[in-house]
Amino acid sequence: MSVLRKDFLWGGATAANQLEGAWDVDGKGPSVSDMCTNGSAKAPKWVTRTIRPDRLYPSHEAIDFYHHYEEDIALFAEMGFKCFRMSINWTRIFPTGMELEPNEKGLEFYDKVFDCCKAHKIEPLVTISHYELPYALVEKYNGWEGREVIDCFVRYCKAIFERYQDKVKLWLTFNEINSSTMPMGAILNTGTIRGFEGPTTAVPDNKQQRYQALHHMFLASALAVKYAHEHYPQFKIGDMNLFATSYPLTPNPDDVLANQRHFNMMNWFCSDVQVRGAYPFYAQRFFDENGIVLKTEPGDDEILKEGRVDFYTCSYYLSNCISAEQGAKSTGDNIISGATNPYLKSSDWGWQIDPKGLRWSLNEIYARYGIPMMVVENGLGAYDQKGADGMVHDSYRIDYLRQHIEQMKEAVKDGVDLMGYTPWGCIDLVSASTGEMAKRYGFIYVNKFDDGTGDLSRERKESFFWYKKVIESNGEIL
Ligand code: BGP
Repeated sequence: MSVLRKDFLWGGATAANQLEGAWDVDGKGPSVSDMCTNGSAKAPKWVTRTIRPDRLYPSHEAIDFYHHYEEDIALFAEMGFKCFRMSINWTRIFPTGMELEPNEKGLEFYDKVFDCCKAHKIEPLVTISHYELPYALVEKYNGWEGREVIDCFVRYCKAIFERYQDKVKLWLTFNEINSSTMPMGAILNTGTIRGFEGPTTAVPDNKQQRYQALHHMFLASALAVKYAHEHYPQFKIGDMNLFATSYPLTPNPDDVLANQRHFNMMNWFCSDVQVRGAYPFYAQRFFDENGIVLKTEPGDDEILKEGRVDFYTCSYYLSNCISAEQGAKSTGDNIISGATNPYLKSSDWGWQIDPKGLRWSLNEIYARYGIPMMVVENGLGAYDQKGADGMVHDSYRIDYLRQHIEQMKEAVKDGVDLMGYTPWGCIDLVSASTGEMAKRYGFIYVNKFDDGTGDLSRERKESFFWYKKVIESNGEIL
């Protein structure tokens, strides 16, 4: 008997801007990610205000899922996927975000993708907005800082809900909404970068704008959930958080308190709003101490209360430590950094690998919310090399995933209600933080390289065959 439920949603996760390519095809407009150049582990990617002919923009072709989706979904089916987490490119449906009518060609593309999933008995789990805000909304409203963007988003949701009501049941409103609490979130999520051009690491840290924008995202998410509940009772809609577990660096109470403060804002703040339907008690002090004054309107509190999500989801890659002292040795990745944990090893990008942290986190989350949960991203970004036989033997990736699945099963034994698991980048795609192809996560290798070359052919890695067995045995054979 398997530890996991019979209908456990095994699968993989992707995002439109990181795999589709065809960035200006069939009426699609530019999103923020289309204005981002490539970077690397050492040099940050840039965001530019116009497309510069001397720079490479990895989302423009990505791995060209737009023209390879049938082949790719067939490969997912070969591994036995029950679920495919993907996102809809907002700018395929509303090229500037401001049109009143959706772009039919864009809608048709996702019809084909969902039909293909159905033919392979794969359930789509659709992120409505995954790091791909229409760039026109940045120029016009400074992204989500403008309250007007709520209407644009709700119009987008209504269009896709209506069109795909018989094809999609599982939805997530915003990918890693809590990245908005970090400076990098201005590019990834809030789009509060009007007029900015430069390396993504140099984006000004304007908390007032980001938290105002986040307030609007909370409202937009809640309105979408409320509308879906009223019109499409068959839908289940979740939130999605970047869960970056952190521990106090030492048992010094100062570190413990510093970690608690950090943890609240990093990991709980957004889900407290989206799952519980109100700002948490600790928010006001944070706002006061950071000079943040939210502009709200009468009725906002009711909207948040009425638009609570049905299930909780998160990504989980790493953990780090928090110290009250300045200058504790830091693990250096682009999105989250913290002090180094001497008990853990790091990936080539400095992400500290912590499978037991996943068990701990799932227990904490379930204790707090008590609603069904899903791990919708997890995985190891690595430099893959082909062996003498031409295949990528990614035993390091298998080890990483095996250890995390083991801990996920422990969490289920602990009593956590876990719906499924969709590891990130089930097929190699463009990295969100660095814009690289070299940071690969996939079970499927894609012949596409950082300089833009490659014939885009797909090849099974060793982990492909391993994951197939995992799914076949419902997680019993690891
Ligand atoms: C999450 C994002 C994904 C993704 C993943 C891996 O933050 O939701 O879009 O890319 O992390 O990160 P990266 O691509 O930077 O390695």
